[in-house]
Amino acid sequence: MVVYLGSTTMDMIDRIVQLMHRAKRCVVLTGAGVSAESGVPTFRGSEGLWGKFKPEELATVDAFLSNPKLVWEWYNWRRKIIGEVEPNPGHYALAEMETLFEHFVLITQNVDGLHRRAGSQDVLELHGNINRNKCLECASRFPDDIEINPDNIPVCPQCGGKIRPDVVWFGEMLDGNTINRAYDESAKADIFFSIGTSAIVHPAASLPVEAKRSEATLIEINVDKTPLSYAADFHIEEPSGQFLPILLEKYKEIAS
Ligand code: BJW
Ligand code: ZN
Repeated sequence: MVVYLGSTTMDMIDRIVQLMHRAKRCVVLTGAGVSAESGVPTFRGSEGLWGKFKPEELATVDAFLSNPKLVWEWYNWRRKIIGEVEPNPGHYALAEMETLFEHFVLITQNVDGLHRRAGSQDVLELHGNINRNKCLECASRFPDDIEINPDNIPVCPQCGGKIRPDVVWFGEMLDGNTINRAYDESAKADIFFSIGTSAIVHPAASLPVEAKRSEATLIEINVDKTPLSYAADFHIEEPSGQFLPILLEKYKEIAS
């Protein structure tokens, strides 16, 4: 596929590539937009998951307590989609970018596991992983390869609590080690990419702000503007699955 970018974007790519060559520490934060070109629905926007379902009906402990069947039906539907899709060129480009820097870490809000499937090694999954199961009450892990029947949700052998997906719902704390490392890496970054996220869900949304405060170059890649766009040094309004492979090619071209 040939993708044509405007001359302004081409000029920005040259400048970003120069900054990438100078950077030792690169941090990337991704959101649902990175997986959109694989066919995974995003959360917000007209095509987003939240367009059809209200988040407070599905992604909170209260929702699970009041309607566990509905919540499991939703997660089973998403597991099915995720099981059928493949990483896209954006995921693969990010996996290759890991080899370009002295230090590189990929922080993702996505629960779909597509970054690892594309070959990324150092991945911080802030919001968990949709394919894992755990106990609602004691958080013990439960086998992941078990299909959950929403009409007969299995219970924890240790405490009798209901089994739930191992993801982070609204109002829940993120894993302490994971978010601490994400902050630490962001504060030390020379260059920080925020890709395919609406940048409104905290604490993830504060990571690019932390990087910028520590004087990293902040680059946003998103098909739309976000609250972060105005703080970013570069805002690239292109689909990440198209733009990232071009950026990577340009990096290699200039390096050789
Ligand atoms: C493309 C594209 C293409 C499309 N190429 N781009 C501080 C201030 C205000 C509020 C809070 C705060 N601290 C905490 C809160 C509360 C809350 C919060 O942030 N609420 C906001 C909505 C305001 N946060 C929490 O509750 C967090 N917990 C916490 O902070 O604990 C401490 C605490 C506890 C109690 C009280 C107070 C503090 C937990 C947040 C957990 C979020 N969980 C979810 C569900 C995960 C499980 C699941 O998947 O089911 O995570 S919600 C959902 O949003 C999911 C996502 O990871 C997350 C972010 O969404 P994302 O990835 O940005 O997707 P979209 O759809 O929003 O955006 C897609 C973007 O892509 C768009 O911009 C498109 O334009 C773009 N795009 N195609 C490039 N091809
Ligand atoms: Zn339990």
